[in-house]
Amino acid sequence: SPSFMTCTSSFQGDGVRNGTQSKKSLLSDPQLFDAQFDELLTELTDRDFQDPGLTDALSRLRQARACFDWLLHDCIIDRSSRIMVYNVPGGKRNRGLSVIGTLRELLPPAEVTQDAVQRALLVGWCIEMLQAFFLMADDIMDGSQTRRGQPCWYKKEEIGLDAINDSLLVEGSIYRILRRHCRDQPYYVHLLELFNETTFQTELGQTLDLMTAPPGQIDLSRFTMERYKTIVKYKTAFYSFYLPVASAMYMAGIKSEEEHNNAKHILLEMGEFFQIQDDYLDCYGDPAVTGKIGTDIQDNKCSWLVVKALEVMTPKQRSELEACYGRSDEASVAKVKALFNTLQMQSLYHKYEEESYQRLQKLIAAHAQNLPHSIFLNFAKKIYKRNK
Ligand code: DMA
Ligand code: MG
Ligand code: MG
Ligand code: MG
Repeated sequence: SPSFMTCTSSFQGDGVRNGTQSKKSLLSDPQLFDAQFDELLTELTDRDFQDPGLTDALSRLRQARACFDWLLHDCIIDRSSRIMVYNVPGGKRNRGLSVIGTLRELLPPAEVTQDAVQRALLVGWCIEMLQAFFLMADDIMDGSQTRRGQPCWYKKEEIGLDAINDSLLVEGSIYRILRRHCRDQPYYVHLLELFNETTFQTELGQTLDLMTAPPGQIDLSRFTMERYKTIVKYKTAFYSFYLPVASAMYMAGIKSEEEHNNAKHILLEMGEFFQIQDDYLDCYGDPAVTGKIGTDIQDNKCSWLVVKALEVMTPKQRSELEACYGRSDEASVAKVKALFNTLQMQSLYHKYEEESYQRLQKLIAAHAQNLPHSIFLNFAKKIYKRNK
């Protein structure tokens, strides 16, 4: 029998196995996921610390429910009391939703109790919180203007660099939720180690990303495909792809290193492609769809576009690029984009996308082994040909 079935014997759950149908079971996973966020907010801000002296700090984390934008603008409700609502739920939620999605693929239906579902939704939100924490800081470091169709948190007049501590509050909240809901589970320590390890891997990736893009120091020889692959594996692939699936695997009782390595092999490859798309969309995406305005050219980033363009350009084009990459004036940015167009980067990208898709299908066939292929195929379906 497949090992993902036998491994579940270590899954003890919490003894709650009632089959009573509640209204909740009529909702889809995305609907349940949304409802769980409200519950999580109440917990973090109403029921967690009892010290009355902390009321102001906790309300900064929360948005008073049912408050309208005009109320916020009129300062009737504390304008800063909305870190979580502003930064956590507005994305595509692929990462968060894939925890419950993967768990359902791994466990026999009888083991997917209401409690197991709730914990998977919460762990999903923890991944969305980890992502929000990274993005709040990333936007400061990248000097970005917008995120998910609204100003970046640090760009809000009343926030500024207080956003640094706000990002740390969001990160810290992850571990409060995990502790409260999972500490009695057999997989608790695995999840903690996984979140810690993944956070550090992402931070190393961000370090490399920033070091490879020093402001004002244009050195195109830094932009190699090898360096590129290391940056994106660490800054994006681990937390976006391995983390959600690995979390669900641990929750289903799958601990074997071999099975985790099999999943990792496929998921890191998907993560690399996902960041290549992100780099492509930074230049060619529609900000009205992606919700963010690109900054890679101005920021001197080691983006897939520049690495790939360097592989195909003439020495003359290379010196032209040297003169206009990594500068913030519009004329320089326009010159870089014109050069990318001359080199037909759009069609190079589409060719790469097709090849990558084919390679991934083979990888799934070769490495998924005992894991249901649908876990990976569902993920692939969501990311290929995306435009946001
Ligand atoms: C994203 O890199 C990586 C992390 C860890 C947030 P990026 O700066 O290209 O992301 P975005 O385009 O979303 O700002
Ligand atoms: Mg960024
Ligand atoms: Mg960045
Ligand atoms: Mg980007």
